[in-house]
Parts: sequence; C-alpha cells; structure tokens
Amino acid sequence: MQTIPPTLAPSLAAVDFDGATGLLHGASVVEDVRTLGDLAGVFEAESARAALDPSTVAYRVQCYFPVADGTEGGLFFGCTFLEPGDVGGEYFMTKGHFHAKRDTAEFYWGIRGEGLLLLMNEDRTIRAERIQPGSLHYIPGRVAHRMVNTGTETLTFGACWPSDAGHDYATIRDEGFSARVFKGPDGPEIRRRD
Ligand code: S6P
Ligand code: ZN
Repeated sequence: MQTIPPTLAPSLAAVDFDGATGLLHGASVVEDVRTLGDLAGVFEAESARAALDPSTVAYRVQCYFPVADGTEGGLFFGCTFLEPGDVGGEYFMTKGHFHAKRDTAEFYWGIRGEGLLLLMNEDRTIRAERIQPGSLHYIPGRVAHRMVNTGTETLTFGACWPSDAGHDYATIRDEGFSARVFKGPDGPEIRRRD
C-alpha cells in the first residue's frame, strides 16, 4: 500500500492559538507596524496625537500572503496586535478601510483582549460588534471595518480576506467613520459623527 507522508505547511509554519498570542511563525510572514506618527488625521483630537511620541506603536499586523496581491480566487491571512491606549480619550484603533474591490468580504475573529469592531455601510449607517477571544465576525462586502481596543491589554485578532480585495484607505481618510469610540465614565461610549 502506498502511503503519503504529511508535511508542515511549507511557508507558514504555525499560528500560536494555543498560547493565545496569535503570533505567526514562518519564513514568509510579513510584518507591518503602525505608530502614532503614521496615524495623522485618524483621531479626532489631532493636536493631542501630534503631542504624543510619534514612535509609540499603536498596532502591528503580521500577514501571510500565499499568492501575489491581486490574485483572483486566493486568500490572505493575518493577525493584528492593537495596543491599549487613547488619544484625547479616543481609544487606539486601526485606520479602517473599505476593500478596493468593494464586493469582497472578510472574516475577523478574536484571539486575546477585548474591543469593538465598527462596521459602516456605504450610506454611512454604522453598527458595532463586541470582539473577545473566540468571537467570529463576518464582514460583508461594501462594509468599512475598523477595530477599536477598549480594554487594558493588547487586542489580538485574526483576519482572512480575498487576495484580490485590495484596500481603499482614502475614503475613510477623507470622510471618516460615522461614529467614534471614547472612554466614558461608565465604559466605552460610541458617539455619532454623522
Ligand atoms: C485586511 C484586514 C486586516 C487589517 C489590519 C489593520 O483586509 O482588514 O489585516 O489590514 O487589521 O487595519 P487597517 O485598517 O490599518 O488595514
Ligand atoms: Zn479588510
């Protein structure tokens, strides 16, 4: 009888879900860092952001791109590590984006920490989902997505999206989300910004 010896995945060796760090290990892992200096114009209190140390890391993204960017029918995989903190009371958050190919969807899932996932339609109607370890979030096409760390530890979450999705950051840069999340006396407050 012929048998087939299994191998480890050749390029992404492992994701640490057991230790709950979400760290990706493997030769082909690509890492991007976003500091407060990279996030000009993202927070409402821009002057408060500009007064903070620009080298402060707000988040890191580790990605595994098994196919070339733009490939139809492929998938990308990533983990984001969003630090706790705030700028003028507004919690640290990702830049947020629509996908350039508008109809493409994405999965997010919580690994560690807690936060809110802002989901905004093209007509600017908005809702928020709580993210926590084990929560699964389906982001339909045509929906902008931004993660907000409302907790006191690093918010770690996974993502899987089509390799031809691309990113449209310009729409959010120019128009923003229609709500922002601030520290309130009784916890996070989602305030409308229509
Ligand atoms: C990609 C996916 C995530 C984000 C990451 C950082 O489609 O949604 O990997 O890129 O969470 O967020 P942002 O908005 O700065 O790309
Ligand atoms: Zn996305």
